[in-house]
Amino acid sequence: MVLRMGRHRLLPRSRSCSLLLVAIAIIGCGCAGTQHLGASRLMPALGIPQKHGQVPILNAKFVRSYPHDPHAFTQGLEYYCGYLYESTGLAGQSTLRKVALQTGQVIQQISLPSQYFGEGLTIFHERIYQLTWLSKKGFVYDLRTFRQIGEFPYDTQGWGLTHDDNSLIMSDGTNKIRYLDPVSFAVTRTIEVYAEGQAIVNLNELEYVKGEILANIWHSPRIARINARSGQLVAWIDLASMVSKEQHSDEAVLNGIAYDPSGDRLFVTGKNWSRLFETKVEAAPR
Ligand SMILES: [Ca+2]
Repeated sequence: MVLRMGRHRLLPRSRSCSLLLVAIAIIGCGCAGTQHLGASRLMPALGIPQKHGQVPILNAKFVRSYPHDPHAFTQGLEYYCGYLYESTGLAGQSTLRKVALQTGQVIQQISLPSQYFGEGLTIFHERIYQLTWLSKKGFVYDLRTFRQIGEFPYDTQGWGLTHDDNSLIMSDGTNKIRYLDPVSFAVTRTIEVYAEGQAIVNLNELEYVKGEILANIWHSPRIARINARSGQLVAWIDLASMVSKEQHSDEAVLNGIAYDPSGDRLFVTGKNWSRLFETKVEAAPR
């Protein structure tokens, strides 16, 4: 608990578009609900690599970078139809924002009430879902207007959030990942993440990509590739080279994963980082 409570304390954290979305859905280049369809150049070796006695560590290669607001204490990140959506934390400073990828410019934003600490975020069926850290309450927003249209309770801390075709998928800082019904918010399934018999804790920001869950490990330069059905750790993704460029304080850790299904692009950033990186992960050994 001491560790958890110290987690963030060192830093103060149209219609025309609807028609476009329909067109995109028809031609299959993917907004919500299609992100795990189609072939992948990003992670060509899905499945569980077998390498006796050790989990593969995959290099994440630099492709390009984009500006990122260094004042954003990033807690949730998702790419949707050409834009990034970001949840930022810290009491009194938490926001929900829509960001232009190329420029990093915030083009739409709301602030959370000061008692809430923003955490994970995901977009499901034209709604934005946002967690809060210790308040055991999540918020639901209209995607276009950011108007709050609902809220939901949960019994754990709120850390990361993503989704598959049917469920919201949530982390709480332990090695557990919970699947939530997106209507009732009931927990429908829980997986636990282990590697070689050891629990992998501090699972933080999440991204579901083609049957796997990618998870930041808090205060680590690594992302875990997790089998979304079994919880088995498939591989580690090493982002040390990018972390070393951008982590300028203890709490400015890697924390933000977003996937563009139409371009098969993976983006990563961190808390108070000035850059957001597009990266390409090397194939896992077979
Ligand atoms: Ca994400």
